[in-house]
Amino acid sequence: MDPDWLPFHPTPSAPAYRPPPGAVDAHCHVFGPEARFPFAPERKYTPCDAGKEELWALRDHLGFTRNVIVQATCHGADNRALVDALAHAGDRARGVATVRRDVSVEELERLDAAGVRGVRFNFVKRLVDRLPHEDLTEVAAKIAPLGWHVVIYFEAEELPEIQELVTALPTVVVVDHMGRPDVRRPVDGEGFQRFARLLEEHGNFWTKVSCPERLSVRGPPDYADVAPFARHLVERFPDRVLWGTDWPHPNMKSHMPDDGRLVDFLPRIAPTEALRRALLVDNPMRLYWPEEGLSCAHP
Ligand code: 0GY
Repeated sequence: MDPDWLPFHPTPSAPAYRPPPGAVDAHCHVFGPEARFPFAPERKYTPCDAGKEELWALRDHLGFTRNVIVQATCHGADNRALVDALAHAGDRARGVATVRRDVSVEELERLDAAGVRGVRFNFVKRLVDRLPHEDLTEVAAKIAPLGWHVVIYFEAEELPEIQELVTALPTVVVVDHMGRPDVRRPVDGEGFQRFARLLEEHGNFWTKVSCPERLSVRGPPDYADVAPFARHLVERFPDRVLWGTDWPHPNMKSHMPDDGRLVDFLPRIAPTEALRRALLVDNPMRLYWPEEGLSCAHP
């Protein structure tokens, strides 16, 4: 791993807040293990190994039931570690893959059978060689018939540049980490409200109210400067928000969060039981396990 790499917390605390039954950690990754699933040659970082067994142990320790595993850039478009984790999770995990522009329909169908339900596009310049503008439109057209969605990761200042492109997409679009706001600015300021308007005006846009540890300037343990941003989105768009740990926390440089404390952040951003149920169970189930909702409605 990189010399300055911070490995995930070895002994996260037990959260004081217990998630509702069936809760989904809707943003986490697996790294390797490298000996079995080598990292991509074009990667921008080399992490520690963080395999599926450790992820399942964390899931159980934190009181979650399911995971959505998002392909990390260190594995490029080689989804083997992701597919392996999905195969071992039974029905308790779904995936978001990275694919190349020329991906075949057969490959997409194979990933679908493995449990993949979306494709991620990364506009964070430090993480990729080239930004995926053209790929996005072409791949979105290929995945739309499968009912998949697009996940996009960008930093707040990139939004004006990509807004036209992403709002033309035919699928659900999930924005990682609240569009990475600058939390030194006010919640009702232009920057963050531009992002909120994106959700207001486009009913196919969702967001993950995740990563206080990455966005915070004030830092742990409470990430108090991030909470109002997340709470604003949870209260305003209760049906289109997701939450995840972001374990094993790639590229954290300031500190490594205690995942138990991240779970304790939840009641502060979703202050009622109904909001927490939507955030942690109903929304991710609708997006990633829609068939379960159908089987409940039609027993
Ligand atoms: C995240 C954040 C980061 C990295 C990746 O795929 C990745 O490499 O997602 C980051 O460095 O900001 O969403 O987990």
